Amino acid sequence: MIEPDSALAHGLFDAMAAASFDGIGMTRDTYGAGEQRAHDLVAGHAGMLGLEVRIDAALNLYLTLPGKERGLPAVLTGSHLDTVPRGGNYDGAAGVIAGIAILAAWAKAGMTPGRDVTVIAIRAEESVWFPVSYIGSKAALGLLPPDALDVVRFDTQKTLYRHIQELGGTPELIKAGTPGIDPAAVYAFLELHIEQGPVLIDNRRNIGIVTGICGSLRYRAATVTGRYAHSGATPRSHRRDAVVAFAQLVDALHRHWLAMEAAGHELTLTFGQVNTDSRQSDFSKVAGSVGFCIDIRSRSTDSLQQMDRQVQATVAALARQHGVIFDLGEQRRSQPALMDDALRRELARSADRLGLTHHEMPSGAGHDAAMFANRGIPAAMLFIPNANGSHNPDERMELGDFDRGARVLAGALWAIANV
Ligand code: HGY
Ligand code: MN
Ligand code: MN
Repeated sequence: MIEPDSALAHGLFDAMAAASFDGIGMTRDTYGAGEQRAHDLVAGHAGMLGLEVRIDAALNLYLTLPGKERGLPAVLTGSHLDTVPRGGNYDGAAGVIAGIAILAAWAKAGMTPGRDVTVIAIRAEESVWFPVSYIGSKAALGLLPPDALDVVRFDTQKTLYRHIQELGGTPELIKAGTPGIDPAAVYAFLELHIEQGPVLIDNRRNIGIVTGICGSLRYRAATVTGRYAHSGATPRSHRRDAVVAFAQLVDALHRHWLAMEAAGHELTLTFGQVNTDSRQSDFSKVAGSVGFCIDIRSRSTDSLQQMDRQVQATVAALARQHGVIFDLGEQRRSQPALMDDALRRELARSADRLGLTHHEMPSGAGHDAAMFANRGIPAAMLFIPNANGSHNPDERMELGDFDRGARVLAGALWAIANV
């Protein structure tokens, strides 16, 4: 097996970092200048490698090494290039760069797979900029609801439609549901991604083979409204304290999470953003309002729904108890997804051939592979070790781990492309 071009890959990681560093971490803002620089970087290299380069209406980037039988459905690999604000350099980018390093080595060696192999650099996987999950892969697969184009980015207050248009995309085609790639023309999708938790490092494993990807149930813009009052003159019985009500919501749901886990459920519950109103709150005031979000993740739809029922019941009880009003706002969901058994076995065989250890595990983080799987396309993911978690500037993937993961991916891609 020809080794992926690791020198090219390592150079691309450095170039990505140089193009994205914001003084604290990496920011490749979705449908913004940061993500665009990353796409330009990748497209530029692909052109030099003699790969076919295509961009779809949503500006997803497709880099293809032609196969012997061009009429056969293609094997896809790739991931996203955007990041959360002040994130790490490897979340998403590792999957795109691995694909490029593999195709570059095959092209250089004059290797022609049985069918087309395409690296896809997917737009807008992070749902922190626009409050919609998986925009790029949904658009590629013709799954993006038309009204999603009307949501605004939290910092620019410009619509997704306008952001795509300003970068040269054609949002009207997306609105019409035109897929960036015909799902029937995709044989399989494989995604290499850094693990964003501690499991591979804790278990000293080279590779994670993902069994399933969690779905989510989210309230992104929830509020609890009480009444501002004097912090000294207002007796407890007269308070409508939004902070206390919120704190008791967190405590009650956290206890319920523990109880659900004890009963065998697998889920996570996160309150990632909490804020009092900086214009009105003060140290000498009882807080009259709190804004917050709730992110519930699980591979089981039943677990998601069970925790959501507890959210609703707890909110109702605390509203009565404290005389406050909870408004959870819009509920947004993403479906869980199962990875394809045959592709998982192919990844395990590829790791075994290389003498690498591997570990079957679920993904608590969301990934574009879930969209391909839920569109009926066989999909699989491999994780590589990464220290210090993710969605933070301290994300730390070792290049040796990346190289090992790229070799496993290359072996599986070659096998699948030549069945
Ligand atoms: O939020 C997620 O799980 C993914 O990183 N977008
Ligand atoms: Mn990611
Ligand atoms: Mn991410």
